[in-house]
Amino acid sequence: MSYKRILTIQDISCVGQCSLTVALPILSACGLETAIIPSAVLSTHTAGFSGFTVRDLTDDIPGIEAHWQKENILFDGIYTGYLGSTKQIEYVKHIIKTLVKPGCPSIIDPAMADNGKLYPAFDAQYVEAMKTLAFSADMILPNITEACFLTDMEYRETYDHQYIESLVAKLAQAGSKTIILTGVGYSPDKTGVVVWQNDKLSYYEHRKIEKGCHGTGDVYASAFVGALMSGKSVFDSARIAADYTVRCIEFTQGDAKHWYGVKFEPLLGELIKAIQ
Ligand code: PXL
Repeated sequence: MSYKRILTIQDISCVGQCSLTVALPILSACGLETAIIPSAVLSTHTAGFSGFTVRDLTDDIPGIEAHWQKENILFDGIYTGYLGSTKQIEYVKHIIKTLVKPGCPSIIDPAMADNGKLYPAFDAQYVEAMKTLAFSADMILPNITEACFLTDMEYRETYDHQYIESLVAKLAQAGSKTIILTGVGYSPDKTGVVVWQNDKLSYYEHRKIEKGCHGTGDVYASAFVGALMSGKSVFDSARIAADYTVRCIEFTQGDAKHWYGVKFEPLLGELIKAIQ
């Protein structure tokens, strides 16, 4: 098996099982050397904790990039998640050009919204900047809310196949090459992932667990990237990541104290088996 090095850029939420504290272990478990640029350091994530501390690391990024360029450090892929500012989005676009080997994938999780709303740190200007990053990337992994913000389409709680197809069509028209749209369910007890690649739409449906857990978007995106970089197809990676995320939610549900994330660590063995 070839040994690959990936760069992931997202925040460190010191407690809360999201972003880098999820991406690093999952990507490592998938056998990838993982380099990081922390976009910010927070004491916890912002969804449910109050009084968290934030240190923005935007101004450190150009120096890290320049050092790596001097050292001829290049990556076999880049995956970004929660970013700290619109300026960081510009830096990420530059890093994709300078530090990623030609032909290697840029994978963007626009990590900025859920359930019809932007996360507290973001505004319309951030959305506009994210459009420029998302639509120039090789692959994007939005949920329905993020896809709506990226396309200026109305967000709906209930929808049909036509609504989802027009959402995907708008993303594609705007420049998306490969789209993995998460959280798409057409019946109350099911959810799934829509994959759009090479002008073809496919759908992987799976069981929906009522308990919505924080951090599952990061678990999903990291497992997807881990599977993809291990040589799985886009559809198989989307399926493997969905199965793993469902297992993590199942394993966590019932523990009211664990409201802030999912217990993904004890199930890493299942992910490793799935990608072998
Ligand atoms: O999981 C997305 C995420 C990542 N990082 C921080 C967040 C969130 C979601 O709220 O607050 C800091």
